[in-house]
Amino acid sequence: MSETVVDLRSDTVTRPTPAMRRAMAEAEVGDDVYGEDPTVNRLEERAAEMFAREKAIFVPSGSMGNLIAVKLWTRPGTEVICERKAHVNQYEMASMAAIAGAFPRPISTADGILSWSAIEAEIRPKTYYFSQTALVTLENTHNMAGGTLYSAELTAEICDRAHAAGLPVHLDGARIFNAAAALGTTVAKLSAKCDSVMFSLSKGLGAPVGSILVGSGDFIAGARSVRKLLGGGMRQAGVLAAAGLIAIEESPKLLPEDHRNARRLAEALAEMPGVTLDPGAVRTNIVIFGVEKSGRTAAEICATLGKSGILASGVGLHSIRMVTHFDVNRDGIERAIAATREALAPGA
Ligand code: TLP
Repeated sequence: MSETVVDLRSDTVTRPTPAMRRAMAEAEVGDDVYGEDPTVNRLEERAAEMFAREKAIFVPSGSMGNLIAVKLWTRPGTEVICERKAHVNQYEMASMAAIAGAFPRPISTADGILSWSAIEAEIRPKTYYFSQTALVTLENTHNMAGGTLYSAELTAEICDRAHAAGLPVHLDGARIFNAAAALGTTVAKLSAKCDSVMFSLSKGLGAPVGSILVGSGDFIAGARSVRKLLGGGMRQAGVLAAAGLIAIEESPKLLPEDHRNARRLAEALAEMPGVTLDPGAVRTNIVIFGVEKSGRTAAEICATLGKSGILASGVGLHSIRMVTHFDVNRDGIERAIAATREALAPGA
């Protein structure tokens, strides 16, 4: 791909920084299935410490981290309450059903953020002939709602009420460091009462591969078995964990700049004829906007943008997602703005 391409399809496209590449080359490694990779062990210890949890486990992907949690918290035939556009519901190959045997009970919201009253209404009655609710999942930030946020208070309230109802809460915190940066708090505070948390190293934090699952000692011991069951036991994974360590120590500082770039992008897009977007709702690094009024589909507009070297994703027939990250600077954002204005012009 040419250097002049501005890739806003996702923050998963970030490439490892020079410091990450050096650390990867020099990483001390061992066989992690034997628990003998010192760099993986350091990453897991540091992640557990950052989240104020007993233990953490390095997993190959966010999808696997979420699936491990679902598999541990549910039994086949039980239900998982989630938001309708949640990643666990829409983008994980229905793995919760296909592999864990659990069934999603999705709730539609305008902004991706669940309230306790919405969750409570979906808890199945404790009657022997109904499938039973086993788990509540939250997503912070909520990807397909445009990077929207749960506050620490709302998350804690949902956890308290879920626990009182006998339900654990799993947090898909793929972008929880973005949430912490936007809310001026820590990842530990944002997830304090959640029973398990998955976060990604390979999105805005810029590591090439991997996610982390954190939780109690017992939960992570179970996660180690399920990771192996799924074929996710890795050997000299320290080469990847070395980049992950830099990602959690250094990259969170860079996220406010991604958020400022997303805000600039959103404000400019909102002014364009044919675009539907509330720029005030853009608090992190994800901008999702409607193009229905332009009379063209998202796919058509993305194809036009692609010709100018601007990559964006169609995430619905008439909605486009642009995600900012550290490989796109302010100049790239300005280029994306100019190209989108042109792509939306009549006759473009
Ligand atoms: N999200 C990807 C796509 O799969 C949609 C993206 O480009 O945003 N939870 C959330 C909230 C996510 O956004 C993603 C990836 C995952 C989990 C899964 O992570 P990976 O890709 O590591 O399996």
